[in-house]
Amino acid sequence: MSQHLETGPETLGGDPTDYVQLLTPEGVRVEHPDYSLDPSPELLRCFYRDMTLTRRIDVEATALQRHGELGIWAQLLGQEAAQIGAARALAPQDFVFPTYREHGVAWVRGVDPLKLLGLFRGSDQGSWDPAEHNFGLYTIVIGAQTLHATGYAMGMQRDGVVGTGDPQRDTAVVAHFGDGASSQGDVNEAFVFAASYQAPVVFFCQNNQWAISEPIERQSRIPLYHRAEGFGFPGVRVDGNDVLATYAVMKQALQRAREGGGPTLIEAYTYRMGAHTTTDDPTRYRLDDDVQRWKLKDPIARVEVLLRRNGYADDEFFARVQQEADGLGAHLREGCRALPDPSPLAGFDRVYAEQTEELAAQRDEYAGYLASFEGAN
Ligand SMILES: Cc1ncc(C[n+]2csc(CCOP(=O)(O)OP(=O)(O)O)c2C)c(N)n1
Repeated sequence: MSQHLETGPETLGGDPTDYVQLLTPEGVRVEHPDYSLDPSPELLRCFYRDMTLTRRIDVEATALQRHGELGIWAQLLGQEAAQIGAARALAPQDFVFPTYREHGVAWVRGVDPLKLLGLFRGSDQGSWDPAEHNFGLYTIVIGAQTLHATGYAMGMQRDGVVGTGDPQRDTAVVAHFGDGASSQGDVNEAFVFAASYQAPVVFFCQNNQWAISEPIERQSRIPLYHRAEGFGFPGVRVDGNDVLATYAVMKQALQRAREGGGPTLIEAYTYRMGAHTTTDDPTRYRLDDDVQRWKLKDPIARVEVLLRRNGYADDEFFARVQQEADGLGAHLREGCRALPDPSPLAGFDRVYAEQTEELAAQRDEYAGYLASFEGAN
């Protein structure tokens, strides 16, 4: 604890506000020389709606876990702008490799949030089809998906869908990971391969300041985005609570990747407002003062101010989104409780794309064993 207090991010991580910002916490638009953006009122309303509904998914799931309906839940509270900005910048053909907290990205990619609940309830082992959404399965082994993403990106190069000049075809790949994962060997190996092959991958790190109870300043002596330079590709830090900035920075990095310009590391500087997961008690290792300070940087409130101040949205719009959120909440509460229990045999179906003889025999044996209990009472 004392080490954290003596050496905050301000000293070890560089100036935390040395980042790309286009919308201040007060809802004021600011310009950045490298990232000009002129978002339509429609896009701004879309950001607000996405973030509000994503937050509601998170709130409902947390409550459902507390009611014993989910085994565990990983909250995203506070990280909505980082995820929605990053996801709205994607082209349909881009492929995303998430970690376990990317509920906002899942939402934008069209994954039914009930499927997220199914995963955390244990009623489904995979839940959604990655090919249907161009959105991979959640990865618990931190950092592993950066290697999967890099390998996939190298595959895109070999498939000839990078740098063709056709915007409908050129493809980029995104790897989401956290500040804690940046210490993993996998992530550093992914950086090496991505740089060597100029792979079309964007490494999107949500630096939410904590790897469970481990503060970022114990993981890195320099700002994380500076690490990219040592691997030979650009790194940029963005205000992760600013959906406009995240969107603009991500758009540029994705474009660069699709055109064959190679990887980029984006460090979205944000804060995990909730616990690491519902099994964690953050009051044991962090100060409430910090949480209160970050509350003032809320990602949704600043977009609401911008919308209202410019007359881009009225009370009716906000009431409508609220109503939609309430409907989504009810859908999740009812839907979660109604999720069917999984078949004990389902695990056998997901091991290989095509069933092997040996596994089929094991499945049959197990089915027979289960059947032996039928009518036992
Ligand atoms: C390879 C591996 N080591 C350890 C863990 C245990 N673990 C789960 S989450 C976590 C911290 C991850 O922190 P970060 O990468 O910052 O992501 P965040 O959870 O904050 O989004 C750790 C160490 C794990 N899942 N995988």
